[in-house]
Amino acid sequence: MSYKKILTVQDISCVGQCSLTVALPIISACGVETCVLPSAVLSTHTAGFKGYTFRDLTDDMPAINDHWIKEGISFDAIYTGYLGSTKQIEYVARLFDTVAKDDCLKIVDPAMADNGKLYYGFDMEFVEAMKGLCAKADYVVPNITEACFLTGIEYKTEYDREYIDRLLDALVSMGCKNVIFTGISYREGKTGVVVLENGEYSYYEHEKLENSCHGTGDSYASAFVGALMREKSAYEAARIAADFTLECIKETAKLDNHWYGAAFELAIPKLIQLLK
Ligand code: PXL
Repeated sequence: MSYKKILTVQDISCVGQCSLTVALPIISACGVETCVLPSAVLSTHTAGFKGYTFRDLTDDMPAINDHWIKEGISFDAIYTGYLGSTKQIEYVARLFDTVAKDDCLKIVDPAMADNGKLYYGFDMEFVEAMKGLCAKADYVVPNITEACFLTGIEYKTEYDREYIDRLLDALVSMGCKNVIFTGISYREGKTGVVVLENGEYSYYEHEKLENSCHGTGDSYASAFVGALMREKSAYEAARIAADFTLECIKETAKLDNHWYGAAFELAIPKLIQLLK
């Protein structure tokens, strides 16, 4: 197994079990060196807490990038999660162009929406910019809501294979190369992940749990990236990430009133087992 060094770009929500505080431990636990570029520092995430602080680090991004260029630093993969502005998307595109190794894998989680709605603070200008970044990625990891915003197709909670194929076709037409499409449920009590790789469709179905937690998109994408870096196929990595995320949700359900995030830490032993 070759040594891998990756870069992840997203915010630090100091409290809330999402973005960098999830990506860093999960990808590191996969045995992959995880370098970070924090795009902002928030006291908490924005979904449910009130009065959070927000320190925008957009203006620091070019100088950090320039320093890495001077030092000859480059990465085997670049993975982006929650980004705070269209300017940040521009700066990420520059990172793709300047600090990626030749065979660098670019993974974009267009973390901006769920349950039919954009997260607080996002608008259609941001969605437009995110479309451009998705077209530059090797893998995009959207949920259905994000795919709908990216493609302009109406959001549905009840759908069939034809609807999912329509979304996939539209994502591919937009320039997405490979799609890891999360939270796809074709029948009651089940959900799963669709993997579209080089135009080939595959589906991993698993049980649908009663409860859901905030931040599972980040645990999922981080485990996917970690497993991919451990030389698993995209389908294998998508399956490992799904089984890990299920375990995160099960562990969280055992806790009292743990509403703000997924207790992914309790599922890390399972992730390591899944990677073996
Ligand atoms: O990816 C989820 C996420 C990350 N970072 C911040 C968020 C959220 C979701 O609400 O608010 C700051």
